[in-house]
Amino acid sequence: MGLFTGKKGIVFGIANERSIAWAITQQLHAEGAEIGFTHLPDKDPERPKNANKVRKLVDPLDARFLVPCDVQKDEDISGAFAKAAETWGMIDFVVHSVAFAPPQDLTGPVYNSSRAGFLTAMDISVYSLIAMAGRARPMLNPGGSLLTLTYLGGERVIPGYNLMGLCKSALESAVEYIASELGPHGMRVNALSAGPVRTISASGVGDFKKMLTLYETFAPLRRNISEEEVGKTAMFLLSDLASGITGETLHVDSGYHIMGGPPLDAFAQPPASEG
Ligand code: 0WD
Repeated sequence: MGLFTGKKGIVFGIANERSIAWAITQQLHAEGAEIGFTHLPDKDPERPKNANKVRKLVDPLDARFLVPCDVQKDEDISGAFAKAAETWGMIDFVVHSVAFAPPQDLTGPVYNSSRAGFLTAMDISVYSLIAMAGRARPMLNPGGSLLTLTYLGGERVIPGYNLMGLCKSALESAVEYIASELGPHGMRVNALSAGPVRTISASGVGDFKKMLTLYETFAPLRRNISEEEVGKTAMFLLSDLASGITGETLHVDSGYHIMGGPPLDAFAQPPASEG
């Protein structure tokens, strides 16, 4: 019997096999979860590239459903939860692994962000969690939980993270407020703050090789994290093992976030990725 045997939920945010949502899905599935998925709607229904990419991944996991969902559309979010209600009635978990900022606004400087870019980034990256929490509440079983993905750039300035840093600050604040509102109903919501994972989204926020070097040099564990580690911790936070944890931002980053300066041995030898 797995930790998620008999549990049901929705995963938002698989774009391809590198997506963090996919790493989380694999762990949930291994523990026996029944999962329904969404994909970004395709512009040309004749050539459903997004749908096909996600379907190829989730079909072998016995996906209970796969529906299009643009989180900028209320009716799409409602549609995904309606599909879950129709499939199961009640659910136990929701994974929110969605973020976006228009590239021209993401590259910074923050003070040059356009109003439209700011609103789009906040809408897709923050409001979407709020919208999902509202729809999940009436259909979450007691003990049910929500999880979102965040990054250290929401707590401190990470050069290059720019506008997305503002979004992650707001997202983490939303997690705290929603946790306080859902808590009395026995429901939880947490954020997982991941170290760098090479995905499509990550390619928009700077030089990945430099990030790797930084983590290998500065992080207490002297390495970056793996997608599998992110997936396992996400599964833990969503599971009953974490029944006493809510409103938390848990870092899966080899301890990078605790450092206030470089370790004394930082530049004694070249990091592994440069060796
Ligand atoms: O290093 C990283 N990759 C980190 C990512 C470190 C720490 C946190 N994160 C966060 C991201 O900010 C995001 O919140 O993890 C979450 C997932 O990101 P990911 O797995 O790195 O990125 P990706 O595989 O691109 O998935 C994000 C997906 C989109 O992918 P694309 O590449 O198509 O933009 O968010 C989805 C989409 O599938 N997405 C949307 N879904 C519904 N409606 C929308 C939308 N409007 N826009 C983007």
